[in-house]
Amino acid sequence: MKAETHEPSTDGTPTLEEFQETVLQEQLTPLWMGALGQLREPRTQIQPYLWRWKEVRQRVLQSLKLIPLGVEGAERRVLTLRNPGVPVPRIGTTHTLVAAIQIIAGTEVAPSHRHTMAALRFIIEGEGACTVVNGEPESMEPRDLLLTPNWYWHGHFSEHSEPMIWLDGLDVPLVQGLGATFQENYPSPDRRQPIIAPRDESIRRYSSGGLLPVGDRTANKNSPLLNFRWAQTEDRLTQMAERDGSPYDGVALQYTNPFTGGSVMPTIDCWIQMLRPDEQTKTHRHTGSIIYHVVEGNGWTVINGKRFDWKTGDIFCLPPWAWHDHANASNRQRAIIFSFADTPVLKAFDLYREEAYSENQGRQHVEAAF
Ligand code: GTQ
Ligand code: FE2
Repeated sequence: MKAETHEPSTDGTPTLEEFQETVLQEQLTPLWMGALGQLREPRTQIQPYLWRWKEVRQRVLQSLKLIPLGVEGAERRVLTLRNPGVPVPRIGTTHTLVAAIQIIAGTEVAPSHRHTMAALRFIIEGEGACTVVNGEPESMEPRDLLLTPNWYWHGHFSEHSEPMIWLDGLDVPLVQGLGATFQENYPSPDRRQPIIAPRDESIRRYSSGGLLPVGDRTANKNSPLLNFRWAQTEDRLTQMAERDGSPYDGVALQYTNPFTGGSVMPTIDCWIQMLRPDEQTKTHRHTGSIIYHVVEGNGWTVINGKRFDWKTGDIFCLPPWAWHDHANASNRQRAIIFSFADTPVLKAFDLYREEAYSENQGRQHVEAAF
């Protein structure tokens, strides 16, 4: 600013500094004071971070003994994965998404409710549990992907002594940021939904993908297939294993809504990817954030120059616009990674951008080990 603006006023006109101080108190921020500089490229408090399965698993098993589940106890027995950049008690693994681990066992029932937050479940271990979605029980088996979309009634029950443990993925911080969080309990005293459809009916109707029942297509924002069974997912991966794959993602498959061919839910995209033995991907970055869960294998992911070594069960997160590449550490075993991302939201509003890393043969320099 010019020097004369700092001179003391003689005619009652404030100096620029006085003006700025005053208007800030009046809930007015001059745009010239630096706000525009924040907008040149994505900035975030979210940090890349990795949760070790061995440690998280122990904690959820401890919680099984400590907190009862159900109408008299906890609505859900869940530990959410909080990003170091998200202050307690807020929820968020990234600025838009949350990952959590849930456990039920024996004859426990998690009461039914519905909310505007969309959710997915990727089953990690155990047996004999179901999620009831709008009156239809979906049986859960390890490595299945289940969906409980926005405003669908859902509750969980166990019918086996062994605990069932799964990864929850939700768009809680996104919906909070949009000021659109609503949740309500199922309106019956025991909070159980009546079962009104055969078990796994959505699989019978919709799992072939290419061949669909004629008729009702009214609700197509969410995939009508509510459980993507692992056997079919693994078969597709195996069929693609010898193909070229993507230089940034290896052999990557998107779980899709069979009605539209698009993402399974309007706010969350789910992927399964395989890194072949010794496979290392090139580095890129894009808008949107991702949460990864290692289904099988050993390897590492470099995020903004920091190396995160991972093995089966680990969960890690990618902040928006962060450089990243992946590697399978084994020269014999495949590595398989499940992930979910907020990409459909960015793409819907023309905010998706992607950039390839060009130095060092397309791969990041590693600055530090995790
Ligand atoms: O299972 O319905 O991790 O409502 C967070 C909120 C799980 C669930 C979470 C939920 C659920
Ligand atoms: Fe829920």
